[in-house]
Amino acid sequence: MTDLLTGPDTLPQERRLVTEVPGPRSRELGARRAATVSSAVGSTLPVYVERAGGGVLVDVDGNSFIDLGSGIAVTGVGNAAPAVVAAVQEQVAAFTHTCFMVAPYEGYVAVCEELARLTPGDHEKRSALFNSGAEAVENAVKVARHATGRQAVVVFDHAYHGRTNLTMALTAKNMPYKHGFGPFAGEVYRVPMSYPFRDPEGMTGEQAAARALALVETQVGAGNVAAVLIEPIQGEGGFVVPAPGFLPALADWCRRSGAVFIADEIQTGFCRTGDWFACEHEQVVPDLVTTAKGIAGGLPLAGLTGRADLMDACHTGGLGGTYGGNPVACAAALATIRTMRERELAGAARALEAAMLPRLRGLQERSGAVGDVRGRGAMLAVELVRPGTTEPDAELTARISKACHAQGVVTLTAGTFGNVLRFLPPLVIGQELLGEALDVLDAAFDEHAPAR
Ligand code: PLZ
Repeated sequence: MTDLLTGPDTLPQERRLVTEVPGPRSRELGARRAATVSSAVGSTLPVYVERAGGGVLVDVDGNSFIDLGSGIAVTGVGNAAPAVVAAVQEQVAAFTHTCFMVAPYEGYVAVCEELARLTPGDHEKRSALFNSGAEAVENAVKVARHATGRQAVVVFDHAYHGRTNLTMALTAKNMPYKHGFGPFAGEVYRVPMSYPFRDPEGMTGEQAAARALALVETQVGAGNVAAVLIEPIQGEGGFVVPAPGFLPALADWCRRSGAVFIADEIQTGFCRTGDWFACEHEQVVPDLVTTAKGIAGGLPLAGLTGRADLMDACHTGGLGGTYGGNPVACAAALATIRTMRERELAGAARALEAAMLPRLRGLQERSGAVGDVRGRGAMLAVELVRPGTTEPDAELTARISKACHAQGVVTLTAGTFGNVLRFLPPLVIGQELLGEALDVLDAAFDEHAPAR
């Protein structure tokens, strides 16, 4: 299956280290970068990529890394997926840009048709397209405020929604996202998330929702709430999976209160969690859904999809932007969605979960540093703590992640406390390659983490 997906002339799907990491050419590029790229922009890996395909990244020194990050949950269909490459090449040769607001084209409409079909709920829907996740979230808030005539937006502890001014306000974590970048947008209210590993033992999703909503009712007032915005599984915040019942209770409350329930599916969407969207797991139907990342196989595209009455509430011309729904990005999205459907990549995500979870639980049995193993589909994580406590161990997390990089495996960290190792493999990764990456992870734990 991987061969078909990555094409005949693709890169060998293997881990291969031919120099130290970073190698000499990457070090050279690192020096050029230091002299010209703002040091405010960071990179996880010390190597520079020359090619990528399927589940590997190949650097300028010829080292081949197994990718367990997918460029932060983007290349679900694999890097440089053949169908995406072909669709992009065809579109880029036909026309690159007209601006949908000036001279529209079919690709944009076709992506919105797919979004209407694929997002939860069979109600009448409309969509608008943008360039980045943050932009989609900003527009969700614009629509919710305009449609309700209310201002307050409720968000959660550990939330991540972007780096623009409004989305910084919506994002929970100060460092590195917000520190020194204020003042932030107003009318944003943060309430506790359902975080089973850190909540009082036995707290149900309904109880966690009641805890959050009591604060909303007393401190904000139900009638002032334009929207409740939540990631159905939190991404940057540490792959926090709320207790069952939490999301449905929030959605019910919104329905009763006339607030808009917005699901930020930017990281969880497009088969990542084993369904097209994570909300489907509990049959939650959001009023608005934001999408990006996995939607277009690596090209920048984002969507806002939702109830037609909300999406059509603003005046014509109220939403837009120069590049939103760029034709090349739309062509990539259509090829991505087709590939996901044809290759049943939601099922592939579930198979990855089945393969990975026992391995991660094995780590937990061997090391007291693994406090929690969680996630869904191909969005899994381990939370590292000081053995016997819930005290976060960010230092160990960084050490293990770096050890994996040095051995040719791309791992990412996450979490408010920086103590979560997260895994987001491309959904097309071969089982053997995945197994090898997990062997490297095992070895990193054996070397660095305290045994039980
Ligand atoms: N909402 C749920 O995960 C992006 C951010 C990486 P943009 N997550 C990766 C970083 O450090 O900048 C994200 C997300 C959720 C919104 C966004 C924002 O999407 O495309 O990065 O703007």
